[in-house]
Amino acid sequence: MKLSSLCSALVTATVLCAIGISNASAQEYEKCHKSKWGPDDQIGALNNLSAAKTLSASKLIKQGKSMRMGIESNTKTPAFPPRTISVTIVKPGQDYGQTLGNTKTSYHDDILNTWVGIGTQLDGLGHIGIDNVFYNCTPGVDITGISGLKKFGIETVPAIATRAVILDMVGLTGKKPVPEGTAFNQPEIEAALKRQGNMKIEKGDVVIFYTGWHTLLGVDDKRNGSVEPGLGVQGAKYLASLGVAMIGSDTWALEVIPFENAGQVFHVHQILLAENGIFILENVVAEQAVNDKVYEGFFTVGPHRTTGTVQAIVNPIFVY
Ligand code: UVW
Repeated sequence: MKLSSLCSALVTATVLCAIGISNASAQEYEKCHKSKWGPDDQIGALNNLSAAKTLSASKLIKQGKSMRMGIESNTKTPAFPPRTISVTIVKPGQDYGQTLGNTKTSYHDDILNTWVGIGTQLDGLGHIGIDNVFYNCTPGVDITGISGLKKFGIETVPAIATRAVILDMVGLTGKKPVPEGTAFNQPEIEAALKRQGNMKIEKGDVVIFYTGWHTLLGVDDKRNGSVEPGLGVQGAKYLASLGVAMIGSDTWALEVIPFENAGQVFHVHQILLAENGIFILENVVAEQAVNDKVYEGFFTVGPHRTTGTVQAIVNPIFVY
């Protein structure tokens, strides 16, 4: 099949075709970005969290409402190919109705066989590099290991309890979902903040885009998992300049796809993770708060601490 027909035939080709033409331009990007928190830094912009920030975020809890932001993950969840997930339930030592002890104890265990970048997920700093150089000028060979990353594993992520700002891009554009290919850069971010009462993004905040894209889940998974509205290159640099701790969206890859420049494949991921140490959240849904017209609140997420993992399936909680 010709590359051009592959591009038009498959949704995943939006990304794959761009990958196919990326090599020539890869050298244009500066590979090495030293952390301002020193040569041993592994947590990047999470250094912007602080006790004072947690305290002030807790004062945003006014109604006592809490919202889980995670979507369910299962075999039908659209994911970047070839990612899959499967769950196996086992009942060890309980064949033919056997139980344990006088108390006739019965139990289920489960075995999760999954790619970790599926469903609502946190991207760690070992996820994306620039020509094999990762966050803090770290060569890929220094971190890659077949049984776990040697640096930037998810286990290094500290406790996160801070302010989240939700940007209602559905309200701003009047479209639900916001159409694929719609880029959010500084003008769109500032317009959303203005519309929400002249809000300001502050150092240590988590910024969450609400696009309504999750409403395609189970309805049009092909569209959901191939293209999306999202953060643009300039918008990523702008948010990084404000000192945000994390950025997320209710889309599968946060950044606008088709990419703003077809040769710049996951360049927003590179800017956030490799250049600025900003962790990424994907498939985080802020609908309940948006329906309540609440755009700031207390945010917390604690990923599993499986040593050396790149990503984490998470369920962030927003309290307001
Ligand atoms: C890639 O960027 C490849 O994946 P994700 O959207 O999970 O970060």
